[in-house]
Amino acid sequence: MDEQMKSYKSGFVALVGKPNVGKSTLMNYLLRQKIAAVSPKPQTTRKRQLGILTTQSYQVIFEDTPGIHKPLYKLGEYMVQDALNTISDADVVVWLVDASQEPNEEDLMVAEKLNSVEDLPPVLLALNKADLLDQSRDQRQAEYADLLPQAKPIFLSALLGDGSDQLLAEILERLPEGPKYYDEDQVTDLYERDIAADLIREAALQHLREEVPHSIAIRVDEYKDRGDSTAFISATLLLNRESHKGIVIGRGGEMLKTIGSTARKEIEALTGRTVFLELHVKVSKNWRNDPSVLRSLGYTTRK
Ligand SMILES: Nc1nc2c(ncn2[C@@H]2O[C@H](COP(=O)(O)OP(=O)(O)OP(=O)(O)O)[C@@H](O)[C@H]2O)c(=O)[nH]1
Ligand SMILES: [Mg+2]
Repeated sequence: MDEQMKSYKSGFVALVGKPNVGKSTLMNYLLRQKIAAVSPKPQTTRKRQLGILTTQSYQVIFEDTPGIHKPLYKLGEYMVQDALNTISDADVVVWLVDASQEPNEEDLMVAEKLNSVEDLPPVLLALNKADLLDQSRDQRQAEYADLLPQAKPIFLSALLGDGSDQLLAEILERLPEGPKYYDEDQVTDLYERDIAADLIREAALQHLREEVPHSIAIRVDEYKDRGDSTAFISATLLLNRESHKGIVIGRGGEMLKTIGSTARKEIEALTGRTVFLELHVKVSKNWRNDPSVLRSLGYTTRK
């Protein structure tokens, strides 16, 4: 059939679920490009981020969201609200779960939230991390499907890409006809400096342990292009507590150097430029509960 004769499809697809189930990994895989920070630790994503997939026949706008959890801080409240806000306005909702584990309290909470949405859009139940599942698929599927019977179940490995074609096909089946909302060369709604901040935070999550990396915020103070092939970035790691300073800087500055070098490589891979990255450390006590600091970092609740 002539391409022009086919109707163009487009719409918003919310990727939601509890923390650490692979939402950002899935979005990066579907776009075949790393735009979202990923880590083995929960609560990596802090803000909704779009991933825009454009072809001749469709434009799928994925919305990667923070993991839905019981918040301990204002930051967490913001994150959960940001995730919940995407659900009712989406054309399709993809609820990701970790299929290698049975449903826990957090999954029940997500299911409850979904069930309480008026006019809930069609939901696909993405049973992710299928590569780690060591028992019968049927039983695991039934445990999750029970929580939201109208959701269509699909097994998936976002890490390996298995099942992603089927997922995309199921999404397209449910997507309405619509325009190209975004230019075809736009892949996300974040600017390079926001993504750079997330990649620095991802590096901190990778190298630091326990509570410390979760209580860090990144502020990019300078992002300057030097010609077409080089960029200079200066960023500050805001810490929650004085006692974290030594841990983040490390002996002889080793830790900060390690974080910087991991982040620099990721930013270079993303931008294709040589990057000079300068990191500073500052204590901003209790910033996770400070509305003004949260606002200055771009965390505001739109209700
Ligand atoms: N084995 C396996 N690991 C996966 C799969 N998908 C994601 N992961 C891993 O799970 C961890 C969490 O992945 P993320 O993509 O950061 O998870 P998320 O749902 O975005 O997490 P939050 O942003 O914290 O809500 C990372 O270590 C990923 O490599 C998968 O299909 N199989
Ligand atoms: Mg994420």
